[in-house]
Amino acid sequence: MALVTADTTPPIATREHTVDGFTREFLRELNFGQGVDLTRASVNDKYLAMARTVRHYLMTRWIETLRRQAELQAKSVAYLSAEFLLGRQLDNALLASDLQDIVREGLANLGIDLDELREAEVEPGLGNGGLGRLAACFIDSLATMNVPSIGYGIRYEYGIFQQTFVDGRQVEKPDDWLRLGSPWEFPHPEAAVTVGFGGHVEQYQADDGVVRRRWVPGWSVLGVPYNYMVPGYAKGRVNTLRLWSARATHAFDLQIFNSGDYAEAVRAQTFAENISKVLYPEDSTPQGKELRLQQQYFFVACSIKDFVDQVLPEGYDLHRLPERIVFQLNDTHPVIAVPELMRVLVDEKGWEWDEAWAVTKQCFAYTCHTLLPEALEVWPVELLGRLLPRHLEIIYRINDEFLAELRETYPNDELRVRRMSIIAEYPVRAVRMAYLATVAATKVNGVAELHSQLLRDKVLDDFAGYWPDKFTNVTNGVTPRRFVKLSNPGLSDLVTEAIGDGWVTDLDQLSGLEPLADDAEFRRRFREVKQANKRRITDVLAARDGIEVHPDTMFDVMVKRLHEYKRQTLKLLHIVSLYEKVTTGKIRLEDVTPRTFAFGAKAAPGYVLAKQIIHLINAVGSTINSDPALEGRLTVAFPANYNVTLAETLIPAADLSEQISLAGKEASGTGNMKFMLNGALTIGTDDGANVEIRRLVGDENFFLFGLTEPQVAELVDRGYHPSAYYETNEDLRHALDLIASGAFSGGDRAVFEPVVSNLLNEDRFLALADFQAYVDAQARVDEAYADTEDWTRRAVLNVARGGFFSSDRSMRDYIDGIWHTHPVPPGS
Ligand code: 8GP
Repeated sequence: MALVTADTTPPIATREHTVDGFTREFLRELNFGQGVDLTRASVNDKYLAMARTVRHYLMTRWIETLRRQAELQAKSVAYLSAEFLLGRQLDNALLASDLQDIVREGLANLGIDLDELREAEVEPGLGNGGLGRLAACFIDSLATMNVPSIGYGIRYEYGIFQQTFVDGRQVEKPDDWLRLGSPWEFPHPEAAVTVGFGGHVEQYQADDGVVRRRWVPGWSVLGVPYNYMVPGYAKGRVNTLRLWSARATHAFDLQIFNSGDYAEAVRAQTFAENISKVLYPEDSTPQGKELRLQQQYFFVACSIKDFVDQVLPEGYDLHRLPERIVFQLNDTHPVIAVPELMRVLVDEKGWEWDEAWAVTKQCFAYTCHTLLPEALEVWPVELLGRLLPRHLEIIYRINDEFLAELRETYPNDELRVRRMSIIAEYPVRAVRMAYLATVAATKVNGVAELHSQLLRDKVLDDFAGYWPDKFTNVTNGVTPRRFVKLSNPGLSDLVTEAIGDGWVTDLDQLSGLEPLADDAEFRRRFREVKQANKRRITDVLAARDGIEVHPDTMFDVMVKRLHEYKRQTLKLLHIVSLYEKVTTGKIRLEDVTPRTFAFGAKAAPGYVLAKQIIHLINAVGSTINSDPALEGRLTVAFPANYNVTLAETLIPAADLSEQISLAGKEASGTGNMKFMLNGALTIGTDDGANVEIRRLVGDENFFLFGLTEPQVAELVDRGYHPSAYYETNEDLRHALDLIASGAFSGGDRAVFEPVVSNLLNEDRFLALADFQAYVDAQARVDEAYADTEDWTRRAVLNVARGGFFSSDRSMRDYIDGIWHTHPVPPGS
């Protein structure tokens, strides 16, 4: 007779972790999932079948994680972000499931090359750059560290545009990343939620006799959740990323359809689906205004509803919401969540205002990612009131109460009160989302020490004066799993051989490499790894872009969005100056360090000057690259469509990392950290996280140059005249004159005139002021690079001292200082 036990936990199926087990599962997926046999299967069939097989292996941990969470109801982090720039999923899933060797062998037995299938994966580019990639690193760390968390965002049908070059000019193509199917997502149409827009607010008498207000939306859409696994490394939790896709509440109007007006019949559907159609390809300026606000409200409304109605157990007392959740606002994009939670509590749950505000205030924390004033979102009251009338009322009330509080503290300082108002009056009445976030959040953080200081001193100074304890810093970090372990297997193996593999989850252990910087044999092997990485990217660039580079040159790399403040032009002026000197015989070619100048950069499609700069880089590149005298000495490599996948091969090959933004403009940077951890030395300004990189690696291992933030402020106050630098600096003049002469544009002087005249007359980010300092620093780079052994020693020290820049450390800082959550391992 079967024993009846008290344990009612249903069993979870597990998979056999062997080559045979995997092979069986894979063939089953191929035959019964894809419906093809091996001989007829396309690469895509095999990729999809393999991806699904791999994900099966993570499923037990995922289910286990969800079950534990449901039992324990531990406090979670909901990371609200309009962007998650995930990169390819397969390698990470193989690493997390510890299947790498098994899969390679199993596929090889079937005559399939794993690498060919890896190449078939289209990366989900659901982010623009740093902010979106940071979100992806953070969720990786949270899972690895067993922290209960959920990422909430948008499942854009088209991610960041595909960049192509036509005659050197950027041309954007839509990123149809779902075209061949997406094996990593789990759609749940049955769990769709409804989100309202527009309409009006009305007053009514509730059952309890109280007069209340409620929103009557004019139209609504459905949000369909798509779940993605976020697998932690080495048996960690498998957390969830939930991205929302917009659907029409009614697919089409049958009557209109039957009458033959097909376009009109599906109008509502098209309109609704536009909300999650495309990621805004902007990196710093809000645009496409109305649709963008729709996107923001859409995903936060879905997410809050999901958390309250689905994730929390039925009947949960929302007064205790702060014990269960903290919503981390990734920049201002999700800040409309604040009035939304108030609306849910006051209008839907019938709470008193004060009661709701007391709870709401404990549920949010806000991260700011910028210092550029134009990047701080403001929504015109006219637009917000039209799209979200009830939210506007709620924002007004939050503001009224906030201003009343301020007037008590500062009775004779109406100017200050107005400065701090959530509502700006000029140039149009508008809601300042950063202020709303600051008022509502328990904590406000910047993303590097200098940035957090400047937030306190400049951008949000009145608020920091009022709430000094609210402001804090969490320096960004990057995941060592993706950006070292996976992207640089050569270095990973070398490091593991030297200090064991604990560094993968405890990056501070890299300090164990420090003594090896003085070990000649270790340095030799370290160089060998770098050289192999250079050969790897050389092959990739040849195959992917038809670009020829030479692996025995110095790889000098600048990869990031194209923006004036990041100053790609500064690097370009250095290249042009070098070229000018070599071609006019001022310096001998033999005296020039052979270099490959690599760029990777997308410009926002509407950012005209940035696109002209791209064109100029390409023009200079094609002139230099086609000069036979320079062959093997100077090369410019500008592969199109820089993305996470390319970063993963390019960064490990770099010798020199270019981090040359104008001091006080780059909030943090995260590329700078990836380069350091892969053994590149940095040439950089005193900006963002460069400050911390330099402190950790030591002055002697970092090529610092340029004005400091206070010097920039002073120069700008005095009146900055770029032409003065042109007139007094001969090298600079020759470089600019050469560009202006049409030397890079077939004699046509008009093509690059806007770039040159912008630099001469405006130069908002002081490239000309820092030119000489930059060139001098590059001379120090050349000198240092000439001493191969010493360069390698410094490169090793960069790796050894980079442990601080793990996103695991960032997460620890958020947990200790902001979230106050605790780890819950899946099987605990
Ligand atoms: C970036 C910052 O520019 C960069 O310094 C920082 O490292 C990164 O965020 C992560 O904190 N900001 C953005 O990417 C950004 O503002 N993107 C806009 C699309 C919102």
